[in-house]
Amino acid sequence: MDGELVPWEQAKVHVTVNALHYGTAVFEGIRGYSQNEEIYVFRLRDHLKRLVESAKIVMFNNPYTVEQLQDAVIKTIRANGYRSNVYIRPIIYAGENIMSLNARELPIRASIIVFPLEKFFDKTGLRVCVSSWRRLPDTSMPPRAKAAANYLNSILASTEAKMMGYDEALLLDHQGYVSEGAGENLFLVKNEVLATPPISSSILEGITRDTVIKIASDQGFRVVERQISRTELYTADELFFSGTAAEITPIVEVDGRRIGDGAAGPVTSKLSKLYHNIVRGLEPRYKEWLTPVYGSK
Ligand code: PY5
Repeated sequence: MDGELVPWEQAKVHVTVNALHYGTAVFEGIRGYSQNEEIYVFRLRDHLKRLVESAKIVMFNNPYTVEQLQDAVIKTIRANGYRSNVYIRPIIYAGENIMSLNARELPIRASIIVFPLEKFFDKTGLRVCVSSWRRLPDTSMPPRAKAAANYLNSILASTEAKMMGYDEALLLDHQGYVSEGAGENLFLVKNEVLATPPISSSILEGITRDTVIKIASDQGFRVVERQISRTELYTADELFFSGTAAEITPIVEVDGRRIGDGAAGPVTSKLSKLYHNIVRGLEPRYKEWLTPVYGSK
């Protein structure tokens, strides 16, 4: 917390922090994977770069560099002595000041939270619906910034979907094209070609999305970033979500239409297995994406 290691119970903030009132915070979700007593943090630098970029979009006076944050993440995991799979949540937020809406004059604080996490979705295939809420447009709230305030959009959509008995929401962008899930990017597979909405469809530029594009291409699949219409979802061979928390999660139903044969398809399964091995350091070719916590630095 602001450069100090603080016991969990004492890691508190005051009710007057600006972030509580206006959602003035930017954050990251990162995973560390356990393998042979080591923890490998997946694409740590890329996540922290995005964090610093989010702070820049919001105009925070962010004093922290990617290098400082990287050291702090490693230190925090080590201090806890974790050897299991962990989730890492760095957050840079506006501190005590209730009345100001000027990001330049707000005190900026930072914390790194680490806790054990296994699966995010407890199902192997998700039933989703297209939300009645649209994904927020870059002209109002930039989805490129992983900003706390943006997540009201996600919470409205996800809550609605769960109230209706679905596992997750899929949001359309302001033009009516498919954007992304409440906290995941989307991939569609048709005739062995992968498609995913472009960054202009109001998505968060997901690091798992980037990983999927890279590893699927390396496997010889064609991957295209293009606008996707709602009804294309219904006739897809396979659909899956990508995200740090979600990892690669198959979608087996959209708006009551069964996708493929109602279970994870072959392309999704292949990429999911590969991803599982890459993040655990079992694929030497992708080792540069991993930061070992306890081993050689
Ligand atoms: N889109 C949104 C809106 C997200 O919140 C996330 C990540 C993604 C896409 C996927 O991005 P990445 O692949 O870089 O993780 N969501 C957070 C996560 O840790 C969870 C938020 C509740 O996965």
